[in-house]
Amino acid sequence: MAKKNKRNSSHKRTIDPKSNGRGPRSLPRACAPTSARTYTLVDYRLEKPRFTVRQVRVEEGIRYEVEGDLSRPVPPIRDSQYLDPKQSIEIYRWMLLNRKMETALENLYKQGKVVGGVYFGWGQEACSCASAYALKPEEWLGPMIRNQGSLLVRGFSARDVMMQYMAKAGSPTRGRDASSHFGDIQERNVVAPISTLGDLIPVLAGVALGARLQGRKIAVMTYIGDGGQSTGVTYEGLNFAAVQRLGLVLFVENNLWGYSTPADLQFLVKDLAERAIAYGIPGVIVDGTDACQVYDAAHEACERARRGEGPTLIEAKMMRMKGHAIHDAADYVPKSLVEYWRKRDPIARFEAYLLKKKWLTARQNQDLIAGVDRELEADREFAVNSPMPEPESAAGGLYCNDGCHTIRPKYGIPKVTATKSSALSEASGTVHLK
Ligand SMILES: Cc1ncc(C[n+]2csc(CCOP(=O)(O)OP(=O)(O)O)c2C)c(N)n1
Ligand SMILES: [Mg+2]
Repeated sequence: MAKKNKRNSSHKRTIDPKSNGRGPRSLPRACAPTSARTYTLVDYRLEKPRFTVRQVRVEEGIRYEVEGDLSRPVPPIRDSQYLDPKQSIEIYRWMLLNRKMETALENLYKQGKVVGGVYFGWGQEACSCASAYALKPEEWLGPMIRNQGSLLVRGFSARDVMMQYMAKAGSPTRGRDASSHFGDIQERNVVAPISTLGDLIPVLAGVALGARLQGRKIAVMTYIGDGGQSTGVTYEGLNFAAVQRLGLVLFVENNLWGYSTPADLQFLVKDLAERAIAYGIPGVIVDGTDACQVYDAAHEACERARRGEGPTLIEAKMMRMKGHAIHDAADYVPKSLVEYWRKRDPIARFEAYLLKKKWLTARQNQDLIAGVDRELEADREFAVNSPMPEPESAAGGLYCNDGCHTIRPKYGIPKVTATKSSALSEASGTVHLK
């Protein structure tokens, strides 16, 4: 990736293993400096925030305080190397729909129409939408709960998401699950989110392996948070993908919080992209509030996946701008930090960028926003007025009846090329898949 991307050569970060990135660390004597190696990460950011969150004990318990510089000016959006104006506007529209859909969901919750909670990807719309936008329709995505924007990009409508939250009979899971826990493995190639953090990674690695066995050169993408990336299954899944050179693109969404735990209390590396070094795969850092950076990194990682070169870990830095879910007022987040990231709102900045570039006139922008509002209002209206499931239907679909879940292989039997040295016959390939 680094070779291809000449323009970014000045944005590489070299990691010296003698340092943990947060200051010098002493090494055992046996590690003479001559045995030290250096590693390189690609860093797309135009701004590198310099602050940490630390825990302080106060009478009432604990409080978090920010240490560092929060006064820096907002950086510009970085020009994409790949997106044209039309594509950029499309991504902007998805981001807008993502934000406005979640605002509508918040209101529906307050009206008592939502069953369960509401999860938000507020402040993370660029990461969800621009990443999913880099996939081709025949490729695969495994979103997490904050990636409702990715669901929209993959072809679900705001109506689907709203119906799901209201547990309506016509929702994707017919009222059987809440929030964005649904997928579509037939048409849209979306694996449903898995609550157990990290479990999507081996599942998507498996999808990539399946594609490989079928001779398909595709990319698959999934996400994990700054908290979830510490799980064992994250390591196992990504390590497997790395060793097998599977076409997995993993976005590590570093939104600075895992529930009420700040990222600074969850890991010691400076950048989570550094973890890529331990897997032997490329690590990339992007400003997760800049749609162009997210897209460019995702596109390059997808291209690498399609070439069969293996996975890429992309750390997207941003901030979770609401609580964990709607029940969480997030009072533990220092106000100054919220203010810092509010100025870096991904949608407002991308909008200003598109207007400044003259890719979008003020009038076109107004029309685009009005179009999003109209679409959402129609979807909201439909979802609110659609029926709840019949009570007796609750007993259906729980256990398999004869033929109710006949699962047919989507792509049929893989083609296996017989070589003289290879013992793998078509029959053994088939058995392998079973
Ligand atoms: C293996 C596992 N442990 C704990 C949980 C409970 N849990 C759900 S979300 C969450 C916080 C996740 O934080 P992060 O990974 O940073 O994602 P974010 O919510 O910030 O997007 C936790 C601990 C879980 N779902 N799975
Ligand atoms: Mg997090």
